This record gives sequence, structure tokens and C-alpha cells, in this order.
Amino acid sequence: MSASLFAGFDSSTQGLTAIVIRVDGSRRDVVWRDVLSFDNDLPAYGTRHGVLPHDDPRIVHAPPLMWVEALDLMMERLASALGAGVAELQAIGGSGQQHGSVYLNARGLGALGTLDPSRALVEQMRGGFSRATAPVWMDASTSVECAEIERALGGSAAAAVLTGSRVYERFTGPQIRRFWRTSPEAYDATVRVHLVSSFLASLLAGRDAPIEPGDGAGMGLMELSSGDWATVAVDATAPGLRAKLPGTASSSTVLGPLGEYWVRRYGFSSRTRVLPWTGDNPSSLVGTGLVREGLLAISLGTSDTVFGLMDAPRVSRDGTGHVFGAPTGAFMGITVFRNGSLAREWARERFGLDWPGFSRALAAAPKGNRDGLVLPWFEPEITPVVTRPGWRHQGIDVDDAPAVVRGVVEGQMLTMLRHSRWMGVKAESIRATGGASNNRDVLQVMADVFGAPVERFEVTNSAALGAAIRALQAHTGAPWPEVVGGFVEPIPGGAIRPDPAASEIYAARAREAERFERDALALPHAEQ
Ligand code: XUL
Repeated sequence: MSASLFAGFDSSTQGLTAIVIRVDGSRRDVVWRDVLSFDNDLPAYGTRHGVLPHDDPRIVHAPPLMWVEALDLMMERLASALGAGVAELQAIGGSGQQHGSVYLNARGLGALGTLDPSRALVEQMRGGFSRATAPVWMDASTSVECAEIERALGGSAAAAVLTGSRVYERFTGPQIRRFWRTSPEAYDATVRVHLVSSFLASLLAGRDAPIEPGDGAGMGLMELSSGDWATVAVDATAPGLRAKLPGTASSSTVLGPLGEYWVRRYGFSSRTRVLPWTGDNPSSLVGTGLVREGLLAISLGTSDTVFGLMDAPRVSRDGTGHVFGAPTGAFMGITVFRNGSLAREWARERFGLDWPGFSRALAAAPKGNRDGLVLPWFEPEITPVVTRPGWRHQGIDVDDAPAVVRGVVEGQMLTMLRHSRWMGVKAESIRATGGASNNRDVLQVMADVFGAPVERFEVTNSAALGAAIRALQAHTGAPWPEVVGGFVEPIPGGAIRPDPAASEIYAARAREAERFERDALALPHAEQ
């Protein structure tokens, strides 16, 4: 039997990544990867870190046409990289930043099925949106709508039991409600509301694609147990919404062959199949091999996330985290922090450091940072909810690079430890992924704070890798542990062990950091 290829895409906040894996008998390899940066490769859209600048830090949108153009560009690169190998490409999976929503008018929905291979995709989708910009997961402007929806659902605990989470500002439901309230006519002209994931899958399949329940769980509109729309939540969100939502379909449902556009424009095979796209975090669950309970992963990306598989949904009773669907059909617990890579970059830029300089600064301050503490709320924060940004610090000289850099990294790790306890998992080991998982010094702080070894992987974009592995699983129907094997093995001998003396220091710092956070949240506004 000849080798088979599977592709995985990940449309994240700052760029689009694609990965191709190859299976040849028992041999498994990643054979191609490419990354496109929205800011650098598509500068005409005017994004900074993948989103549109806005005077109000709570409002964060991105142009959906930019995602369209990026997909077209990456498919062109993929076709030319594969050459005659396009015939071996069996299936394409994908993932997207979660929660972000795309609003299609009748023209946009109609265009999906009639794409003309002689014209660029972006030209054909222009004019197809009833909302020119898409609110993304960093948006924090919908507190009023969250409160209204939760009230209709019987409170935040009831919302969590029904949907897997209480209603958060960035969730799609409150974003839709705000759109209906502020632009009722444009809302009326909307015939389809897609997630970033289902929108991009629709473009690949050349038809209106369903939403995958792992990502659907981040809308505040879906019943977690069934993966179907929850009528009470949909009705509480906006009038006539049910008719504007696509259907839902499990991660391994084949949507159909690649759309004609791709076959005729770039020479892809009409036998290549398209799978539903999911959210980047559910996809990373697969891409880090978390297909059983008891393992935790930490993704250090634009957002920092802590997640693990759950056999049964145990929702967070204090409203801290979320339960989403897992592509395996089980569930995943997750806590999300908005001040991830941009906070690390803030500290780096403040002192004019490059990344090696950042690492040297981190190493130059002692573990425990001489009792200094930082809460890195440079931007509005998701966990805990902080809508008025501003970093807080205690016992830190703000002009001392090592103290600030270590303060930010320790602050992030202590916060992650504190706010992932609700999952009830004492991790035997932690699997690190995301861009900053390249940085050994940052991972040492992680190992010390969590008191567990941290494992690293060759491929740091676990969402794109997970998407390719999902495509392989759907194609072969093989059991998950078998499918992930060979692709998600941690780097041999690469585990970073906790230093017991440091873990003791951090156990004490964790208690102090909890108190510091509680006091900071009680203050009326943040210090800038
Ligand atoms: C998840 C979340 C973020 C985005 C980042 O709930 O908001 O992790 O998915 O792309």
C-alpha cells in the first residue's frame, strides 16, 4: 500500500499554520509545515497581533476576509509543496481560534456553493458579510449581555450545568446578542452565523459546514450532554437565532470532498475529504496526545490555556473554567488566560530584550523573585475576570528587568496552578505546547510551580498537528491511542524535572499570590 498524507490547518489569532503528516505502514512523519502571519503576510488588513486596533481595550475584532485570503494562500502553498503528492492527500482537518463569529448575508452563504476557480476566493467573499468584522475571543465588551442571558438560564451555575460554562464575555452567544442590540438591521440581514472553524471548513468543502461540538461548547448556546443547540439558551440570546445557526456534527463526520474551487484552481484531488474543523484547544488535546484522563497540557500561545481530557463532564462549580467537547467524543476541562504571549512580549519589549535576553533576565532573578509578585493583567483578563486592565505588582522594582520578567512568568504559572484546581487533576506530568514551549527557562518555572515534570514535543503547534491526526482518525477509524502514537511522543530525555527546593518556595508563594489576587480584585480599578 502506498503512503497516505493528511493535512491539518490551524487558524489562530496571529496566523495560519498548516501541517502534513505521512503514514506509511508503521512509519509516521510530519513531512511539511508552513506558517503565515496575518500582520506580516497580509499587512493590508491593518491588524496588530492578528486583531484590529481599537480605542476601547474591551473591543477586539478581526477581518474575516483576512482569514479567507490566508486560507487561499496556504492552500496554494500546500498544492505546490505536494506536487504530484496531492493524489495521496486523503483528508484535511482544521481548527480555529475559539468563540470568534462570522456573519454571512444571503450572498455570502450562496457564494460558498458556487465558488468560481478562475477568481480569487477573497474577491468572491467580499460583500458576503452582514458584519464586516468578527468579534474574537479577546473581546470583553459584553458583560451586560452575559448577565441577561445567565438570568434567563436561571443563573450562572445553571448555565454551566447546561452548556459546560457560565456565560463569558467572549462567548459567541453574548457577542451575537450585542450585535442584535446594536445593529438590528444588520442582524436581520444575517442568514448564517459561523464560528471561525465552521466558516473555514465551509470554504474548503464548498458548502455550509456544521459546527463541531468541541468548539460549539464555547458559544453558550449548546447543550453539552447532547451536542445539540439548547433552545432555552438560543431563545435567550437573540430573536430568530435558531434559523441562523448551522447544524452540529461530530469531529469525525466526513463533510464531503474538497470543493471544486480547490480542485480546479490548484489541482487538488477530488477524492480528498474534508472534516469539520474544531476549536484550537480541542484540537490541541489530540495534538498533545491527551486521549485519556489524568494528563494535563499547558499551551503557551496568544492565550495560555491549561487543559485535560475528562471522561464525564465535571463543570467548574465556582465558574472558573469551561467544559468543552473533546474530539474523541469525551469532554475536556480547560481554563483560559488572555494575558499569555502578549504579556511575555510586553515584558521583553519594556527592556528592549530579544528572546535569549528574556531568558537570561529570567535566570538572573532568584526562584521566588525575592518575594515579589506580579498579576500580569496588561489586557482585560478572562481568568479571573478583569475588564479594566492594568498590571499589579508587589515588592518589584519596575525598572529591574530580571525582577519584572521573572515576576510575569511566575505570576502566569502561579495563576494557572490556582485556577486549574477545579479540574481535580493532580498531573503526573504536564505536556507543554505553543510557541513559548520552546523556552526551557519558562518551562522550568512551570515544572517548579506545578511540582511535576514538563514534557516537550517536536511540533509546538499542537492544534494543527491535532487537526491532521483527526483527519487520519476519521479516515481509518482506528482507536485514538493508536492514532496519536508515533506523532505525539514527547522528546526522549527532554522532560524538565521540578526542583524540590523551588517547589517548596512556590507552595508558599502560591498562598501569597492567592491573597494578592483576592485583594487586587477587590480594588475599584487597576493601576496602569
Ligand atoms: C479558549 C480561548 C482561547 C482561544 C485562542 O476558550 O478563548 O484559547 O481559543 O485561540
